[in-house]
Amino acid sequence: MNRRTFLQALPALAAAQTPRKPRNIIFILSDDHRYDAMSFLKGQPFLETPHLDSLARDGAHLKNAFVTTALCSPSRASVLTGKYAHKHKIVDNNTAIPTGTTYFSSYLQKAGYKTAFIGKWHMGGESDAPQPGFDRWVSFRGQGTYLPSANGLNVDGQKVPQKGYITDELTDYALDFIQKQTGPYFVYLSHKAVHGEFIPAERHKGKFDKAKFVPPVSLNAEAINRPMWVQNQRNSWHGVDYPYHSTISIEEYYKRYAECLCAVDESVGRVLALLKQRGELDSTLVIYMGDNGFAFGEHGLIDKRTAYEESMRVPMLARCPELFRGGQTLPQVVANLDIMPTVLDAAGVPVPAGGDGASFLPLLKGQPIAWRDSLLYEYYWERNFPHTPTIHALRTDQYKYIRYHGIWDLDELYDIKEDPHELRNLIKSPAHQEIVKRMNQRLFEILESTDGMNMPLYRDKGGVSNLRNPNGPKAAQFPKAFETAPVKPRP
Ligand SMILES: [Ca+2]
Repeated sequence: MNRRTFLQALPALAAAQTPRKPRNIIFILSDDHRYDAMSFLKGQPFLETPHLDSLARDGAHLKNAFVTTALCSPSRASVLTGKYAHKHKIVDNNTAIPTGTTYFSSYLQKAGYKTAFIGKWHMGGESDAPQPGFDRWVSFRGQGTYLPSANGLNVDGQKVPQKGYITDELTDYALDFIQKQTGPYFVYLSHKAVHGEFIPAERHKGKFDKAKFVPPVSLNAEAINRPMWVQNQRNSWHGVDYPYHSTISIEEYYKRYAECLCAVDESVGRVLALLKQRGELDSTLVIYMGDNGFAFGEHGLIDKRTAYEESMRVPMLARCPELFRGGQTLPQVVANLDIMPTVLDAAGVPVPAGGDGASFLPLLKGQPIAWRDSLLYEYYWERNFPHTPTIHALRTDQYKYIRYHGIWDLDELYDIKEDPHELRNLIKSPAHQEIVKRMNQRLFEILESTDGMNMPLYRDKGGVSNLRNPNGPKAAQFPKAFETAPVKPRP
């Protein structure tokens, strides 16, 4: 179905909801957790995530889950509002979310839910003040810290010291809130982990020291028609030749990441154990998701922002045996935009108009509904990290079209079924020009129909990470595709 039909189907989907008893809902969001970093997917052979694995086993693994912008604040704002970044206007990590923005928890409150936000907010500059829509508020400024710091926590407007390891402490607050509830409740547990700089819990430190790390296929692979900016990014803050302007090894870095993830996994286990103890395990909808992906050397890059799979793809798991069968793998493309309508659907609360996503509950229940056949991706250039350009992309099950803005370079087209590591850019392939044209048209149709034709511009703020390693690779040549001999002047 096309985008317009998909959007037109939204009210029908909402109307199809039937009244039901209020359902408790727990949404657990982790930070920078890449899609395959779970032991059941063997993203690396040494990963240990038994509780996330249990969510997949007893619930659903949404294997094609993506974010529409692979950056902390924009993606989080899309989760909370159900809208694209160009619509909610949070296109970087520095800008305050516009006053008056409604988060979906407000609709749950109106329906009688007690709601809690616990963890990383990271929107609105450095503020950690309580936001509307939450009865319980536990947060911290900006990225927060793994270990106690002078900033501490903001608990319902009061400054409270952070006592221990952040992942454990946020989980303690979440469990405390759940234990006090006698009516319907919603918990938004928003972990700081596994964001850099990775500091594992003391009990997990060095756990994977001797493990074998498998480097990604595309780390040093020759690529066909790789854009110049990607080659140049290798020697930058977000590249393997100058990662964070340091000499850290990707392998070491991944191992610390995997150790940080152990505490997140335990957090999920503790939440599930409490639900079981309360007799609510099978009636509660538990959704686990990452806010964006993370490259560990793919294409010679680290971190996120790009439209490559490792960056825009996220882990997503959902469990609620009362609603849908366990052990299923959902093939459809779902996104951060769909969390709000899905949660409201599960709560029996009407989904307000103006959103860009839809509830994926019917898909989990096996109901035949119309669903999107392509997903828009967007990223807006940050002065702070100038090596990644503005990106608009469209991803279907077979192709990914990536369009760069404000840069003299190659766009990209990948056949992700044939070329899952995105190494053969087909943008200049004569056989694919019709597909490029069609996807470009579709991309702009989506932008036009969702008020996406203007790019938000904000004042400069924060530091700039734009250095190069003098001993690293030199600047890349223009792609051959641009080279054409001058024509003879006409007589
Ligand atoms: Ca993030």
